[in-house]
Amino acid sequence: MAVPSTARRSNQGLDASLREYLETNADIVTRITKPVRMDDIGALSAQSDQPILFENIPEKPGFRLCDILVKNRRSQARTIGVDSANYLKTLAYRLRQPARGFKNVKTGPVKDVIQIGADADWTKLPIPFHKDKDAAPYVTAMNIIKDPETGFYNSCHAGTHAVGPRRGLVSFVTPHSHIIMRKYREMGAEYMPIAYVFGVPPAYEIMANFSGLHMDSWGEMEMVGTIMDRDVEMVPCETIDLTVPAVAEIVVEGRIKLNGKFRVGDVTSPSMYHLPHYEEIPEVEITAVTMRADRPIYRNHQTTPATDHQTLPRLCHEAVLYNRLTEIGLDVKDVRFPTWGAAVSCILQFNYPREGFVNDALMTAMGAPWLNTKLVVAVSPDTDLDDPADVYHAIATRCDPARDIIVVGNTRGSPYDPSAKPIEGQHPWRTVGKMGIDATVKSRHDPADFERAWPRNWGKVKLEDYL
Ligand SMILES: [Mn+2]
Repeated sequence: MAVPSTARRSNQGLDASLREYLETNADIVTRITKPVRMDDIGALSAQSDQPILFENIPEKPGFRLCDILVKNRRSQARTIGVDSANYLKTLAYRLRQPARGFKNVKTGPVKDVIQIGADADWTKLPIPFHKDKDAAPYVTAMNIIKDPETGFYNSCHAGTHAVGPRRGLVSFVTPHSHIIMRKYREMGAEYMPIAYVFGVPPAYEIMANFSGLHMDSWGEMEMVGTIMDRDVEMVPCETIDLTVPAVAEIVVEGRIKLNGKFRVGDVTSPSMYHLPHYEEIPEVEITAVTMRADRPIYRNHQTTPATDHQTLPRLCHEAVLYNRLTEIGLDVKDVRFPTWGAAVSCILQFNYPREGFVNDALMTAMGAPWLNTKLVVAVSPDTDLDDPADVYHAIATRCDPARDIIVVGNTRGSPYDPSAKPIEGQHPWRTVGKMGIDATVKSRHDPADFERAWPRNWGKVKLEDYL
């Protein structure tokens, strides 16, 4: 187990910047040097299981674009500098440590190029359309806003339609963003500063997606150094009262108008539907763009189908559930929101000492704070979570539907789940039932009944070696 991060002050291990990170992890990065048109970036990215870097975009010379940084466990583990087997317990442990905060510096590479006012046109960035129905290019970057009471830096990924050179329509979906906007309004402010941050090591983005009780102790940004176990350097913005990561590839500064809402259509949900069909959202005015001079890397998060959009917002959820399940006394091997679970399904993998534990584990996950645990499946350590077929096999053979399934009706549903019932007058909220499936090896049976039959030398000989 790692030494507490606060006891170690020197920078060690993890790369400070995204470009160094991609270099260090070149063995898992797919570099595309052939020309790729903007319209094809989403469809190509979503076919990749590992980080992908587009180096040649004819419409946007001078820019590179990367995506799919955290789609699977192997790449997720790299983000905090451990192996896959230690990834979840390390993240869960570091999230329980105190916030490390920032190291404030005067300048950094993100200030190589500074464009202010009329010079700042964010439509010059390689911002893709994500699906056919999109009416404008769609920004999915991490953003930073400041709680005006505590000064803490709250972060999320508020998808923003880039509708003009200096105008966007921002979809804040996290409750903390709304609480903070309300605080600015109550102070009499007309605007709230916001910074969009493109191209930082992926651990920043994992932390930015944290969702839990934290607003009275720290903001997500103050915890980035804690989960990376290294200092994080921040530089002042040019036009707003915020600091941003000095090593970022691109930063867009802006201010959210606190009154006035605009209707936009068809969100791209992590459940891979066009839901909700519309939302009423505020506008942002872009005030500056700063970036690196040498081929800045635009970080895209393609929103559909199976991409970082299912995993990234739920990696901290997994770590929080790991902590809670461990508190029950379970030997937790893994917790996973797989891309193929449409962000409404979670798999728990553990050993349990005796009867009773599985249902408590299922109820713990089903009652989680987030709207992502409609379908929870418990499996044993011999089920391969990287293989949907193996999980399906466990459900088919290790679950007696009459006694191993829990169904609860009328719980909070996901706005992204078309099976959930819309609540009259409360768009986009819905209600839905939840289901817990015990697909573990059953303690009530002879354990030998559950031993899988495999061919001789299974996993040792590879067909590809004989082709
Ligand atoms: Mn928050």
